[in-house]
Amino acid sequence: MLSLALAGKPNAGKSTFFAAATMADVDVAGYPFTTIDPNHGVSHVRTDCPCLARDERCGDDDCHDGTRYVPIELLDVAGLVPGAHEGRGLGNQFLDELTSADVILNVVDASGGTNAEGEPVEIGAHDPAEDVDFVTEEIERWLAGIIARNWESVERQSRSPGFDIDESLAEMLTGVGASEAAIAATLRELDYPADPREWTDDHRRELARDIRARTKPLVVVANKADIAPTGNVERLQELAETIPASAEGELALRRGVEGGAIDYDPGDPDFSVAGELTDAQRTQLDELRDLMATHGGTGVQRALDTAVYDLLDNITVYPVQNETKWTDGQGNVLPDAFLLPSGSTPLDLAYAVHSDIGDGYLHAVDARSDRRIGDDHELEEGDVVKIVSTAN
Ligand SMILES: Nc1nc2c(ncn2[C@@H]2O[C@H](COP(=O)(O)OP(=O)(O)OP(=O)(O)O)[C@@H](O)[C@H]2O)c(=O)[nH]1
Ligand SMILES: [Mg+2]
Repeated sequence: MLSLALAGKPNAGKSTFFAAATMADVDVAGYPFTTIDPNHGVSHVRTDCPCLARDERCGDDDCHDGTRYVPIELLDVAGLVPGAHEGRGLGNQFLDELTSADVILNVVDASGGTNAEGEPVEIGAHDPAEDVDFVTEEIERWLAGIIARNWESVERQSRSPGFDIDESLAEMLTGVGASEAAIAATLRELDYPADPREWTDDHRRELARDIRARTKPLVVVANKADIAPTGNVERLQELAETIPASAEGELALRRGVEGGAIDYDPGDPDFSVAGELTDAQRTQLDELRDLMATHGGTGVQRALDTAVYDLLDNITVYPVQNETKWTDGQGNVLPDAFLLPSGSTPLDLAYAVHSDIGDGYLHAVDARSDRRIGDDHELEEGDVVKIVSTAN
């Protein structure tokens, strides 16, 4: 499953975001380092379900009247402070958890109500723009640390006949979650000595920087937008790709839905009240409605969607066994949704479904047009595909 990680300084709202996005019960508190052990959960990205093209909605748990929620893994780690690579705060060893992450949500406290260490200060007293770059820097340093720790082994390998530096680096970088394609691109891009003994710290830093940029892209979440002074969100947006958000607002809505008081699908630009509310709740929700009107929603769903569909450039594809009814063998309509990098082919989809289906791949049928599609055909968002394989 595609994996997204929340990172950022302590007290920025990572666990609140995680709780809202997964509805898991996690510790949230207004002081730094509330989270120590990482939280793993399942969240979803939102897209249009292909059933919208048919007379009936598919009725799947993950399809709310044509709005489809596709599962992803979400990870919430401890807060990171500047200088973590030198052991400040909780250090950065816990970033080993990020090895499996495909993309990182850099949660920033846009209200300026916490300092660089995550300690509470008066709202607006800290400039959140200072909290953007250090996360990238610490992730680079963490990768550089892994490379440095593995260097002795690379040097040892270089003494055996047939040693190839590229093979050795590729093996090491696979260990930090880099794909073959990313590693190949990095090795093509950089100039470095073929003999590992001639490498300097600068070479290793450069390698870490390049592989970070390719394998751990970041999107900034300007959290606590509900209490941020005017201008803060906009300034963050000028610095980097930034999604304004109120994790607390999203959490309130999802809890309201759970309790039957609110009608809302995650990512909707608005909500409606379906049950009894106290005056205090009503006031809180009125404020939230204004914020959602300004930003087109609470921002939590949009942050997840931006990471997967924009940064990672993924598409959603739906394999089916019956190309007419769009069902699996048990008659379930559009039972599965797969996230694949854009440019993926029917054969890539076959392998994503199962390696046996991939190995036995014969051809594929586009279920929307009922036509056979070529092996090098690039799939598109919302494609419904029947894979014909010797394995099914
Ligand atoms: N106003 C407002 N407060 C928020 C929002 N998100 C989180 N908070 C508050 O910010 C504080 C910190 O939230 P957490 O989710 O524990 O922060 P964290 O980033 O996980 O912190 P660490 O685990 O210590 O790194 C809590 O008091 C939350 O209620 C938000 O969107 N708006
Ligand atoms: Mg936390």
